[in-house]
Amino acid sequence: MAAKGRHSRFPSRKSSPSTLAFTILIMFTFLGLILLALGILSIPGSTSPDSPRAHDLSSIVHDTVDRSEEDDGEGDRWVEVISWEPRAFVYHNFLSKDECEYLINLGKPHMKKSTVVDSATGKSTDSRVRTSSGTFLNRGRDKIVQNIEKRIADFAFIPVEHGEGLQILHYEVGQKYEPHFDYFADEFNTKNGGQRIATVLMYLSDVEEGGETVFPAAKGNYSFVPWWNELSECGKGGLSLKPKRGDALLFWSMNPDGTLDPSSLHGGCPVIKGNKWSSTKWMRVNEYKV
Ligand SMILES: O=C(O)CCC(=O)C(=O)O
Repeated sequence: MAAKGRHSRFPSRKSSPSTLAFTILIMFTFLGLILLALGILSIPGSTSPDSPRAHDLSSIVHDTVDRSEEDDGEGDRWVEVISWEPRAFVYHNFLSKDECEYLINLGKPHMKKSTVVDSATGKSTDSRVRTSSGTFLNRGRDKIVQNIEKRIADFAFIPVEHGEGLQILHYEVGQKYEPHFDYFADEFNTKNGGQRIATVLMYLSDVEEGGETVFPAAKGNYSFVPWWNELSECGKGGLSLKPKRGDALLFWSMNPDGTLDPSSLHGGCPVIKGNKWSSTKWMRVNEYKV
């Protein structure tokens, strides 16, 4: 009997280098499709129908942030992007009702007619463009103020030491702050701390009508904001935010490349009904010595 050869019944096929390369390509394509389907990979430049485009205010993003350990059950704390030019964000329920009342009561006995900075001299002067009254609180003056200042620093990613003291502001019916920039045009005011880079404006009260913070130079179709029908005539002159007790508005006066951002022009619309209490924290590029 003839011995059986060791050959397989199937003819042996030696893969050519091109077949091997093709097989590897197919495998990687398949793997890529799986990762895309799982959302682990994305195609550069592609946007999902849900992702916001710059200037598209019709798709306001709701980014929930971690609830802090200080959560007092007074409403969810979450951050909303309201504009990319200027870069502006609202932190809902940033302050508790008690903190708002605390700041108002600290400021109330010391309110004086607000002033503006004269860009020629760098000195504070009385002006018809700003008719509110206000007062400054020393930075870190007590534990509650320190907590708030720390929260502002965490929100803006700017150290507490770069902040000026909190300003408490009060607007009565008819009072306003005409559109202006927070950055300085003079050298005198930038000696300590450099330029103002960003502002956090906290609303300490609701306002029945008017009193919106308006950005008249904001880019995008600002009439798309969901609260458009609640705005005053002044508020409809730009991207506007209605004051809501406890909410904080963060906006940047400087671009990421360090240039000044003219789209940060902003003002406080006249109060039509009610009272507006707010508190402003201006933050500098460098440490602000107090
Ligand atoms: O009261 C507002 O809404 C605006 C206040 C403001 O512009 C400021 O404090 O710089």
